Amino acid sequence: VTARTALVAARARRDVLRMFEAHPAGHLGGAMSALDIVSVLYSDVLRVDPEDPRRPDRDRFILSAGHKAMAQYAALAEAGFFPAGLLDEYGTHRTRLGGHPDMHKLPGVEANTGALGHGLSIAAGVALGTMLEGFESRVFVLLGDGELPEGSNWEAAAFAAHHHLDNLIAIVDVNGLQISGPTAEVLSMEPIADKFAAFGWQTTAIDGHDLGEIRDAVSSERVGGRPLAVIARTIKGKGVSAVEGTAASHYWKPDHGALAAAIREADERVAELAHRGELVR
Ligand SMILES: Cc1ncc(C[n+]2csc(CCOP(=O)(O)OP(=O)(O)O)c2C)c(N)n1
Repeated sequence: VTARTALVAARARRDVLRMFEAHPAGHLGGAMSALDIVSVLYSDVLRVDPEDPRRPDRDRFILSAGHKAMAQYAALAEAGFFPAGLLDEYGTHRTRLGGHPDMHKLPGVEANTGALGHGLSIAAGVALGTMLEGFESRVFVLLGDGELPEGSNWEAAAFAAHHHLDNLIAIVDVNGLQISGPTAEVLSMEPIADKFAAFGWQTTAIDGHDLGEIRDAVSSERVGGRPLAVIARTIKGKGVSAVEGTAASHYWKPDHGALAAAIREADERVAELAHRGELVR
């Protein structure tokens, strides 16, 4: 990927931490595990126009795991859907940037999500709709592994394969954890790729923090009119040393020192990448 995308992802990670610092509530762990995926989508993949966010022929991104909203807010700001200053509103009274995304309040948000298990159905419907209207739009949807036990996902999976929705790309953010502990202990859905394949989907597995792998996987050649499921292995709380890879990152109640350290690390990473970009230019 370009140096620009790496810088965008680093800035988005820092922005999420700053939002969280100003209003330490919300689902930090899941936002951080999805953040590289969401950043690559907005920076390198989605054909969207921030000046005309509802263009009928646009690609769509639906954050099925709506609790990861902070990642989407940072990526939308980076992509120019609204000024970065709006991120300061996160978590305030009557904010447009609530704990879950709201399509009626924020440009670029395509669906109100947060009740898990609905995004894939919405995405499949939109994918069929755009196809029937003759648009080339692609529909990307991000799910969490802890979300997959919702039965509605599998109705949507069958529907998408039946209708040959090869414009539908589901990315599963598999950090192996959910609210209360390891997904494998709460309700295991492994092997996830085999389940999607059994429903008639094309599948691929990637490292969900490797920006190049993310871009290549979501843009990969489609065979036989099948929808694509990208199984992305990730780390919950990525970039926050104090809680990286723990269920405690889910709804972290930070002590100031640990959060300040994470912000310092994120700032350093941004400065390093910006410096490297200047050298390349
Ligand atoms: C229908 C529904 N049930 C329960 C919840 C509460 N909830 C919020 S996040 C979450 C865990 C989801 O796990 P996962 O999708 O793996 O997210 P991650 O661990 O990546 O944050 C749950 C159960 C919800 N939002 N919606």
